Amino acid sequence: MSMMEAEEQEEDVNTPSEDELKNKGCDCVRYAPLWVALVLLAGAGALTWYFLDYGPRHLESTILKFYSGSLRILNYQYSLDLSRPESRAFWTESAKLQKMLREFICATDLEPYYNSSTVYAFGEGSLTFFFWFALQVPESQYKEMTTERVNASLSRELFTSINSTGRLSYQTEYKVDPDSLVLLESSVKDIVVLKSTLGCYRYSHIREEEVLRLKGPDYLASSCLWHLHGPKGHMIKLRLEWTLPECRDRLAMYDEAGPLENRLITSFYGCSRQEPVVEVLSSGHVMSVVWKKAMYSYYDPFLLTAQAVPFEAVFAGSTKTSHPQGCFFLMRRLLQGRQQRDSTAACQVNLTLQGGLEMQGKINTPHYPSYYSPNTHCTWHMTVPSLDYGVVLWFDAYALRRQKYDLPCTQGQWIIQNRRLCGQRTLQAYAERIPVVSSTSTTISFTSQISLTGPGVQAAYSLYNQSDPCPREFLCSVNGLCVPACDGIKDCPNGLDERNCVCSAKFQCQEDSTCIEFTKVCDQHLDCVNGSDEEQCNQGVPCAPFTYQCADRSCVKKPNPQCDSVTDCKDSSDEKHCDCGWQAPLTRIVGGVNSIEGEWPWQASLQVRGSHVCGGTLIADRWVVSAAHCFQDDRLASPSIWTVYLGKYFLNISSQNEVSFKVSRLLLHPYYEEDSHDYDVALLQLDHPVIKSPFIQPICLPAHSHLFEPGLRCWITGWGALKEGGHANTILQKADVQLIQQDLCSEAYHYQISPRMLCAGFHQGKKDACQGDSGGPLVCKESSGRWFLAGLVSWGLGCARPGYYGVYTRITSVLGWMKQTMG
Ligand SMILES: [Ca+2]
Ligand SMILES: [Ca+2]
Ligand SMILES: [Ca+2]
Repeated sequence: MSMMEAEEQEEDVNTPSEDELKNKGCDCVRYAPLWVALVLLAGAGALTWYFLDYGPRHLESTILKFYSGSLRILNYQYSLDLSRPESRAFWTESAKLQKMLREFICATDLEPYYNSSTVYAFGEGSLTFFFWFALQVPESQYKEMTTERVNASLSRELFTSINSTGRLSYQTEYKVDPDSLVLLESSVKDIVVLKSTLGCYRYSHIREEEVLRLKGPDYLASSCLWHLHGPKGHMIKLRLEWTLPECRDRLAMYDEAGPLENRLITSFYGCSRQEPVVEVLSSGHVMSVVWKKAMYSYYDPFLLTAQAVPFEAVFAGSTKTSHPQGCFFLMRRLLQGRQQRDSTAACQVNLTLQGGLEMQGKINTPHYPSYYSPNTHCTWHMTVPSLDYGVVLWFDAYALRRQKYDLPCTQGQWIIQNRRLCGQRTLQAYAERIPVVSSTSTTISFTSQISLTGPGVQAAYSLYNQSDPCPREFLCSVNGLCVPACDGIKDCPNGLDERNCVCSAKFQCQEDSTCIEFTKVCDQHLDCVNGSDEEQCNQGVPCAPFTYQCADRSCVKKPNPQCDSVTDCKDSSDEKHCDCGWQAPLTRIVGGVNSIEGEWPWQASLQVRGSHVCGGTLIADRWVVSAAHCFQDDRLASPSIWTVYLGKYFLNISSQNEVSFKVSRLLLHPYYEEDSHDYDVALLQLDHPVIKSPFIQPICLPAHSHLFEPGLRCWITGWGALKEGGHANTILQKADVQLIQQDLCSEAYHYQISPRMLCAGFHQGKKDACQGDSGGPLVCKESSGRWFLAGLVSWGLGCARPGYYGVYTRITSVLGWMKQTMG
């Protein structure tokens, strides 16, 4: 598979054919007598031939340099015929213009280097033609032959010849607009891409409010080139919607009339699962698109449409608490090396923030969530109510980093209070805290520095208290987030949140700072010297990492007060939504590894075409949670292929207690990372609601503050193999495992354990989850008799190997995403 891919790519970078590039100099005629002589001297030996045919300058090796560009003809108008390369008009016109182009280049001092040229497309209005040409440059002059130098030569000729009309034949028929020259250096790859699309070139003018559908290459061509042209004052928005789960087509979009590598906006290969729809913007009213069809693909794997969107006023962050002054685009004609860019897209917004720490709105690049356009320039002026506050920008999967050198930022440049930062797409949350020191206003700007763009950038903004940015939590300077301190988990990448802790993951007695286990807090026994562990157990306490937060936002000191049949919150919210986590009364006590039917009523079997692939856990009426890695393979990424079984006991025999479901939605955590297994969680929405029975019950989801203390005995269940390399089991298996302290596990796995992971097992090995258990539950029983979901089988080194624990997705750290997704 990977070999084929490589071959396909190889084909892309082939140099143009020999035939194409052999020296077709400006004046072959001049050498005509030489050719005659050559024929005569054919037998006279290669040496003679060598010196006769090539002058001394050919002794030096030469390099081909490619340039592409466009020119406008004043005395000709574009006609519709010219949009079809198979038309006679196209053929005639391009041949004539090609001749003209050659004469034009040969009229300049570039004449000795001329190699070949091609006219490949036409544009609207006064006839514009697009071309590329090659110069054969001696190695020693390669560096001097810059685009500026070539541009200067061609411009000089255009401006002098316009004053002496008719001096050269090329000017007799065509009146070239000397101001219209656009010239760009191109790579061999650009020319190859162009060549591959010549059989399928499509020019399209997009009118306002028109949505143009681009149909894929048909059986006659493997690649197509669209040259999209919108009305002035507009950008082109290309919308891409994947309709097949799997594909190998390629798509590239350029901020130019031709497919030039250095004007690439973005490219896609294959089908995306995470973003079913992508929108890409050009910087001006011209864009070109290359669609390369995969071999043996008969259906278009995506819907591709283009639209012209005006540089409209964009209001960012418009909420009732802010006062956007509008965002406008500067229409500016940039003349950089005589390359004409239509405009720069700029947005300027003034925001006045109100007191309070809640989210106040969002700032984003224009047309978010479309990709930001090349030449985006946004400036946000923020005013805070007083110097007590700073501003926080909350990013999602995007972080700002200091750039040491003056290199351009490839994913957006940010200037915040004169600090230059580079944006970077990541798989983490990030907050940029902007201290406000002398003036209550601050300026933030975003600039796309290169033509290559990316998904639109958005950040929510709020204020923070400069004197206490993270109440009762630790401010992680690496990512700007507030994280729980001294809870035994290094939430901050540098681990500083777990430094200098008096009690790590334990309760600190107020009287003497001794540490006791959280299970001894509010258990009606005095464990601290003066009993501070039993104080304030029936009243609200200040919220802290290990306090339970009630629906009214007050906090309770008692650990894990959720669903224990005792009302702990004033609003009794801790005892609401408690129809979960019960096992049906079990009739007999079972030893060994076989479970009994109904013992684990939340256990799900996720199957593809009748085969068990992964485990899952019922957590709500229509939701099953599993591991994201179960779906990472392209063939397993579509929800439609999955069947979920609940109430199942025997894997191969169906029973009347089991119910099967189809999956209507499959959602992977957006930060899931295949290599690190971080955020290994997925949610499956069932096609119909579950009817509960003694064999089908949801597990209780823990509160964010729920404590699963190291040393606690919990259970894992699944039909997985009994030993490494073994086969799946027929009967649902169970095993008890011990929760492991985070730092011990982290050490065993050479610090590859993230805060989203939880380890369980035994140092000696013996019991562990194995193949086929993936995604299945790790559940712990509370003293109330209720079961809570602590983890999901994620990864581990082998099964039950001594010294290596099983690694589970830590539910409490992905709970926010789960709740948000389930709505
Ligand atoms: Ca921590
Ligand atoms: Ca106690
Ligand atoms: Ca309670």
